[in-house]
Amino acid sequence: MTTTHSASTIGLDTVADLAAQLRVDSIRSSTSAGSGHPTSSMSAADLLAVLMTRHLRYDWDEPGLAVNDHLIFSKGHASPLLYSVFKAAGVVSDEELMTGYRRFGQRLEGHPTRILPWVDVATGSLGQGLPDGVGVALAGKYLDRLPYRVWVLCGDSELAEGSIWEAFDKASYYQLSNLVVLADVNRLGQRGPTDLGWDLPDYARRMEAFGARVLTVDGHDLEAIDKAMTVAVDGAGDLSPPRQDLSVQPTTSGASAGTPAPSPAARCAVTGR
Ligand SMILES: Cc1ncc(C[n+]2csc(CCOP(=O)(O)OP(=O)(O)O)c2C)c(N)n1
Repeated sequence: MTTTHSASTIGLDTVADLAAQLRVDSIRSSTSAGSGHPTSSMSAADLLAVLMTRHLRYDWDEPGLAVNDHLIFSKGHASPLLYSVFKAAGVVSDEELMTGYRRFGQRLEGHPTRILPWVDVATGSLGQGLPDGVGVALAGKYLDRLPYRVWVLCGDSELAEGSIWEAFDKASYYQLSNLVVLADVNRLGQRGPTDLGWDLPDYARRMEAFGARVLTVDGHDLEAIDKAMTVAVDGAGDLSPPRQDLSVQPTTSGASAGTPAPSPAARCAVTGR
């Protein structure tokens, strides 16, 4: 099934339905396995629903296609969400999701690996996926000169990893306008609140200090997410002299922890710039 969409084809009502389905499937798969990180998947479901329906340029029939966008879950423990995206795209069956997730010998491992044709880099060790994403974006822009974009989902606790900031630095230095970082600021890490909590201006200042352009949105407002993603990629694919700096999109998102606990009700903090 080819699911490369243009921005106007799928209405936000349908996107909302998809987001709900992604949440349901994330809970179902991790519950069936008796382990995993369902709550980490809850907070980013709206981001992924908008991304996959309106912005991700990806031919699911041909994952090896050179011009496909790249989707990297730097917070790889949110694999229930990634696998639910794969199910929504029609490349993983519901049966596999329900009987294969986190089962010995199966390919839907606790953290995504390249055994799956839609996964470019194995993630799960926090702080690793964004540096990998910088490498993929560098290759696209300067070596292969291809118009793909690289979308990287990071957790806010993950932003405490030093490698993330090295990645920001290099992305800015090389003006990787084809890289978009989705920072899922849900205020919680594995054992409790993060250092900065929901202090989005502080996150934004830090990212800007490393040369990023920052768009701050409510991570559950589909329209706002859609607009931010539209802005974030407005220079992507331009291979002439770079027009913009790295685009970074921190979001506020539903309360969520990195533990396999039931998801609390979503809470949102809205900030504008
Ligand atoms: C380098 C590293 N240290 C520790 C862990 C264990 N770990 C898994 S999830 C998690 C919390 C992640 O929190 P956050 O990045 O905020 O994502 P969330 O689950 O809240 O969306 C931790 C510490 C890890 N996977 N990698």
